[in-house]
Amino acid sequence: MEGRYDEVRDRLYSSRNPVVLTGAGVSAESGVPTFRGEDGLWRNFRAEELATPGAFARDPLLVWEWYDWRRQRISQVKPNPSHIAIAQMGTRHKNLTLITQNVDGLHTLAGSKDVLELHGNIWRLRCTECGKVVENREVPLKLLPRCVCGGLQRPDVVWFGEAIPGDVLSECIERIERSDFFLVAGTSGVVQPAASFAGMAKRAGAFLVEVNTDETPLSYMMDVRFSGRAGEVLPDLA
Ligand code: BV8
Ligand code: ZN
Repeated sequence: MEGRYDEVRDRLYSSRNPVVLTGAGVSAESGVPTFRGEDGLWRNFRAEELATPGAFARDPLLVWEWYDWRRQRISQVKPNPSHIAIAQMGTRHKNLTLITQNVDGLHTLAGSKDVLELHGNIWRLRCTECGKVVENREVPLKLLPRCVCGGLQRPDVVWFGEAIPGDVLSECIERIERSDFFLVAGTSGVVQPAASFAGMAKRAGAFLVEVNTDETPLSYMMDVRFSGRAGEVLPDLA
């Protein structure tokens, strides 16, 4: 079903437990490269090759150079109308849950509160020895970063093959299973477990809405699809 703004706005603001799930497409209009778009490459590596524990164990400097490059790029961008619109939705609907797969921190910067960061945050470092997590916004970062204990630090993000932090995942599932409205924006719907969230919401009886420039594996289950840029559609929905 092509976009029906009035109906979707009414449903969003009359819902009890709305959930919004975002992916890289929501940050794309800020100039942050997506993962699977043509700009999703760095030195001809794909994210799946570098965002893994194996890649970091084999060549921590290479993986850190990729993250440092991304941190430098993200430090120069600002939230776009997609992030602002979602922050507005959260202001207007006190019970809105925002789950993001993005690690750029732009939702928080745009004013969204209590963001559930499913895949972690690129601005936090975690010690591989003692586990200490610190916020670090140095760009460029002196590589390889070390913890006060001397241990090698890694980005505090979830790599492929790593489990989503249990507390975050159970919080997400708990919200989704009570959701009556579920909006998914800017995600290709291929990375698990986030890609299963829309189906979970549907089974919970939620009204499903997708905002994406392209069709995705999730599109077939949507009640309403807005095929367009998040930066255009979301402000109209907010
Ligand atoms: C887990 C953090 C198990 C790091 C990320 C087979 C082999 C190996 C593994 C697997 C496999 N099958 C399944 C798996 C598991 C794997 C997985 O799903 N792989 C996929 C690739 C098949 N998943 C995992 O490994 C997860 N963990 O399963 O653990 C486990 C359990 C217990 C104990 C031990 C282990 C962990 C996954 C997390 C990986 N980390 N990021 C970092 O960022 O560096 S994932 C990465 O992809 C980002 O977080 C990103 O957000 C996420 C999803 O991508 P999207 O956000 O969707 O971005 P993408 O570029 O794909 O799409 C952009 C979309 O936006 C497109 O649809 C486009 O059309 C649209 N768009 C573009 N511009 C706009 C727009 N839409 C609107 N407006 C626009 N302007
Ligand atoms: Zn340490």
